[in-house]
Amino acid sequence: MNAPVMNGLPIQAPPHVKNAKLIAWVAEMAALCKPEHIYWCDGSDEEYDRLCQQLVDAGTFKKLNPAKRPDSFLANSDPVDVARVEDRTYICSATKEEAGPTNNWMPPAEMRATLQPLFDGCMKGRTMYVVPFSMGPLGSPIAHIGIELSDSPYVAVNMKIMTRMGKAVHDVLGADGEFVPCVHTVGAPLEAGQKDVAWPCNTTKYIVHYPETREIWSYGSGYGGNALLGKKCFALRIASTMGRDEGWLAEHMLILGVTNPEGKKYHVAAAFPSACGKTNFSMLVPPAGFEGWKVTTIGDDIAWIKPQADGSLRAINPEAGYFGVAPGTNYTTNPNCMRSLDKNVIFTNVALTDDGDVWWEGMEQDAPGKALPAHLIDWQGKDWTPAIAKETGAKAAHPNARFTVAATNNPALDEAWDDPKGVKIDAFIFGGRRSTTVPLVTEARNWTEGVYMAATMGSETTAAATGQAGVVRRDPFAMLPFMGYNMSDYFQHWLDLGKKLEGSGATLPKIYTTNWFRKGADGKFVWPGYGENMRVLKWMIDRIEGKAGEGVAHVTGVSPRYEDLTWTGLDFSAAQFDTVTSIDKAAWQAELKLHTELFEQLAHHLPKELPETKAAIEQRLAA
Ligand code: SAT
Ligand code: MN
Repeated sequence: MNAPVMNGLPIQAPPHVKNAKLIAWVAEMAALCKPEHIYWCDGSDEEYDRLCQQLVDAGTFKKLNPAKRPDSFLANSDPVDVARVEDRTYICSATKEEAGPTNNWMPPAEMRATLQPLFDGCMKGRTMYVVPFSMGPLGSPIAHIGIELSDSPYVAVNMKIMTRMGKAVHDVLGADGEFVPCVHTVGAPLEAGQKDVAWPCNTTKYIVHYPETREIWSYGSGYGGNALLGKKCFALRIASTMGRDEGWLAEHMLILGVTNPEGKKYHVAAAFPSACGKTNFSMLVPPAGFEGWKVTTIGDDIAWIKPQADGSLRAINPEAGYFGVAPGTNYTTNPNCMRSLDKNVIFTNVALTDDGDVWWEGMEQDAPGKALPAHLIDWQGKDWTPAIAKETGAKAAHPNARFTVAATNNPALDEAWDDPKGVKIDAFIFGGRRSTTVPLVTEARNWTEGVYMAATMGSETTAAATGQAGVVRRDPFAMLPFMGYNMSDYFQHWLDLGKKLEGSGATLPKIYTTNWFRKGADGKFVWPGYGENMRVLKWMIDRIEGKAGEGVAHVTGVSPRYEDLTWTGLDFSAAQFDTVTSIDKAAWQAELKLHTELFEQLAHHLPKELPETKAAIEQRLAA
């Protein structure tokens, strides 16, 4: 038998690795990338500790004060490598039409020719980590396996937290199982004797997907969604095309369980753009006045949803950890998250306190009237004081600073979060960040209207991606940066799924849109948000149970009247409610013009149901 070779030497796969295709592929990639060593991750705690220590020794990690934040680390990235790079992200399907007008595209052959010289020798002087991971509970019929080859130990330890990573994946994979091959390099080969930097990366970046062959190639970044390839690259871009081909959904959605005082439990999947509060909503603590209600987390970012024979939809969280935004997180906005961060956390780009703990803008101390820390080391390693911040506006933590933490740290973790069968979805929510126009909450009259509302969703941009923050862009289904194929075909896929479920006689999940972000004349948010979003969630459950009252029918659906929400424990006037729910005719006329623009952009394969729904909305608006 011919053993695969690398520079003439056989690849030494450990005995538990039996997949011939995998071993051959590792050999091929090693021959291309030319790492100094190959290391097969086993996913053990011992390995995690060892790699973290190695990162400390290399200066990438700082170990935090164990008395304050046990078993936790801080990494500061290169200041040019702090977020996803959407303009460097490509969907290389066979034709441009398949990628659609919302994606960067290059012919696969041309992209391969571009990447070949970049990957040739890209891992020189480094170790290539072979990271086996399962997206979803191991062996679940909804789960899929990936293997990431990366020259970043930071990636290896983050993947241990973010996925089911390790030896057991090889057992499920067996000798001939399928996996999604993911190759990642920071793009910083080390010449002999050259000293490494704390955060190696390259100014040239490519985040590349080949949907036909289900491959991912990532070059030049070590950060988040650019480098942890199980997340947006696999679980959304590649998985969305798998879902299109196989009849399921890969969505940018949190999944939560909500139990009412009668003990009846529902499951909601909710899509919001990056950095719009998905993690907060998934860990919501019901406010005073909601005794007996309970919210539990299944996932905070991604949902894989498969239709069942009985017409229901069952969802799993493909991830096993949270890569959440730190700034703004505190005991008021997300107490469960704060508790999750007590120990065993990797922080990236937050600030370091003088006693070896972490800090970020919006932590409890930043609340009005509370003292700011007197001195910090900011995310770029510079001194930070309140005076410096006042003078220069310098942020101690980068606005897209993140924490990586295991789901099992979450005190609100749902008991079914790891259930291979997934949970049954009762409602979908689509939520944008809009200062104006879009009401607090709207229920679609039917599936098609819900798809229309999701498809035309707009949102103000955030720090989660490079580029200008705060401009409204259309972000259909909160999937704009994560779609693996033509957006219009994806709308059709949703409409087809609705028809299929309806055909089986099942009750379809209700579809809602929300907007927590309307601002008043003073430029401040009117809706208190966070735990108070429970009031909106309760209305949805009441609607599902048929006991919420009629509400107000308007142009895009049905919203609650003031008296339809439960106000116990919150001082929120009818006038304030009107500010966050009112439909402004002129604003909606302008909004619909933007929908027209979107539909013009997406004209190729746009389902006719969408312009039809728009015409109905226009008629209602004119009436
Ligand atoms: O950088 S990530 O893609 O991991 C986070 C996000 O943008 O939601
Ligand atoms: Mn996200």
